[in-house]
Amino acid sequence: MSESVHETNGIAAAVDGGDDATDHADTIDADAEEATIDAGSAEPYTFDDLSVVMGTYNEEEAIGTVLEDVDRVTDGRAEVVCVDGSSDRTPEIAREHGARVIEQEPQGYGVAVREAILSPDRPVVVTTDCDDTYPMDALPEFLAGINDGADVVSGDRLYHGAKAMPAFNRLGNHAFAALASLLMAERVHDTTTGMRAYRREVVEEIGWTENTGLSAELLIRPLMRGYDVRERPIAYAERLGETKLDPIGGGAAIAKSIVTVCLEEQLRRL
Ligand SMILES: Nc1nc2c(ncn2[C@@H]2O[C@H](COP(=O)(O)OP(=O)(O)OP(=O)(O)O)[C@@H](O)[C@H]2O)c(=O)[nH]1
Ligand SMILES: [Mg+2]
Repeated sequence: MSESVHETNGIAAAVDGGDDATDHADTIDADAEEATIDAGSAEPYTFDDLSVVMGTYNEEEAIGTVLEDVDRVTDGRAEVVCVDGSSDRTPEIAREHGARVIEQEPQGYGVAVREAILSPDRPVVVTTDCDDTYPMDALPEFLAGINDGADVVSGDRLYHGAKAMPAFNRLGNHAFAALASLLMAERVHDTTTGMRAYRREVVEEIGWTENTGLSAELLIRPLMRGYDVRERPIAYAERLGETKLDPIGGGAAIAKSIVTVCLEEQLRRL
């Protein structure tokens, strides 16, 4: 198993492919090379190519701040899509800030976020939570990672300690990363982060099955299929408003998703 290395100077280091001499290792190299060639020959993406998407469920305390941050950092050029199941003023506030709001009965995180990532048609999509925990100031670096050839840039909240995260959640997130790393034979550091950038082809080419565990699935399947997935340390702030996560039930669902998805992807390689 190879070590993955965090980036320290602006662009995240790749989560390295395994060093076992298998067909899959060849696939990783071929895909990575293709992505690099594509990135080198094409015009770099700008904020005009970016959709920032999120599930929103009764987030009226946070949504104004989150959308103002996106607007400020991207100079109003990123498209924002909210898949909303709220009964409070969240959708009105989102529309006032220029977001596209897709209404959906609340059915859980993954159902909302799957719709959110598949709805826009811009070539780069960034997911976030609508609770002011994720640093929208990092959007330029996420886009730079995609322009550097990454297919997925994943925000690692645990690198800097995630002091603002409840201790139980922090422990759980370390455990999820350890479990996924073991099952993939590849080191990852934060499997359940809500902030990632994806090249559109990646989210369109893979069939997504998980709900509470979608965030882990969105990291594991691309990684195990040889896409260029990079983790990048991010700051993590205390949540505004009420959590929608049930730590025990949600944690069990995430662990189950990690095991299921890793086994499915291992079988797919055979
Ligand atoms: N539309 C929709 N959005 C949802 C649903 N469940 C969660 N969300 C949104 O998905 C995002 C993630 O939910 P959070 O409550 O932040 O879950 P978490 O990040 O695991 O937990 P925290 O530590 O509280 O941040 C938030 O923006 C929620 O508003 C849902 O059923 N429908
Ligand atoms: Mg959250």
